[in-house]
Amino acid sequence: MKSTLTKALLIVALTVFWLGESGQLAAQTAGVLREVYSGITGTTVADLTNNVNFPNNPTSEEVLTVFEAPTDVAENYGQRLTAYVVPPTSGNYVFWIASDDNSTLFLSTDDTPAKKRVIAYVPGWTSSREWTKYSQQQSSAISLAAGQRYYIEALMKEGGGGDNLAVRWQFPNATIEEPIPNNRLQVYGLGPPQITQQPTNVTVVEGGSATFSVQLARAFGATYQWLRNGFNIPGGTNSAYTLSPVALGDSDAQFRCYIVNPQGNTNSSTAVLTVQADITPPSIASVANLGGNTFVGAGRGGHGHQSVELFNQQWDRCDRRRLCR
Ligand SMILES: [Ca+2]
Ligand SMILES: [Ca+2]
Repeated sequence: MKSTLTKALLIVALTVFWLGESGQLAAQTAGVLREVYSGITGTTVADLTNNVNFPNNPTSEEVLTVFEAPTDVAENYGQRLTAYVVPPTSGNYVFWIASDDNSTLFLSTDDTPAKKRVIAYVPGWTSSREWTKYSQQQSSAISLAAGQRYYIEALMKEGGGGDNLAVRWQFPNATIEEPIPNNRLQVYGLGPPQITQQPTNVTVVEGGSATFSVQLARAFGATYQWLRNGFNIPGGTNSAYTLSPVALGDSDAQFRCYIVNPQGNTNSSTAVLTVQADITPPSIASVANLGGNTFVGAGRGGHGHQSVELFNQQWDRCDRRRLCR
């Protein structure tokens, strides 16, 4: 009896474990995250890492299926490829990196970037998948455990001419996979949207424009929907939303953004719009006589469309009193 109960509990425990595992696996994406940073000159990796846009503002992001970036695609850019690499067996592995121009390959001793260290690099440039041009392209033998996730990262900087980047590895039994294929890789760094800059309250004079914006730690795969007072704004589907021209009736409206990516969703904080009445009177900046009693004037001062209306009213009065007697 006791043994039957133990067996039943074990089955329940295993089922929960299995469901938990499969749920986790379903949330993972195979491949390599590629972040590209455009418009940076130079051929050294430092030219990339010293750039103001590195690492949080890549020009573009995509998930690659294998550990190889597209070849001969642009000039003056840098890129970062990150992933978890999962060894199928325990033992000593050797890695190589090939690139045009310079590159650096990091491997962590666990699944965090905190413990990454340089294991290989390209001091000049190589042809695509040219693995043995420089001795520095090859790592020493590194002991890895089967089924463990290790954080791996490649940085590359292209100046001009050809450009490529790939990583291969060799198993303990001397088998080489080049580049490291999809089934050994999981995308690192994907998760629910993480807001790094919340929308802020805006105060604007009527007739002006109000912009609310959010910024994400990683914009990859994210879609946006702005809401006004809890209702979706048609077309408000970018990281920033602009209302223009604003009217007095827009005052106190509340704006927030709902953000979704394949890993989850989040709401931004709510920002409030305050609209101030346009009380600055316009002044006459210039008057021109188009012949006869026809005058045109240009106003200066005031704000937005209302100043033009005020000007026209003032001009009408002025016109009737003094010009059209
Ligand atoms: Ca190029
Ligand atoms: Ca090059």
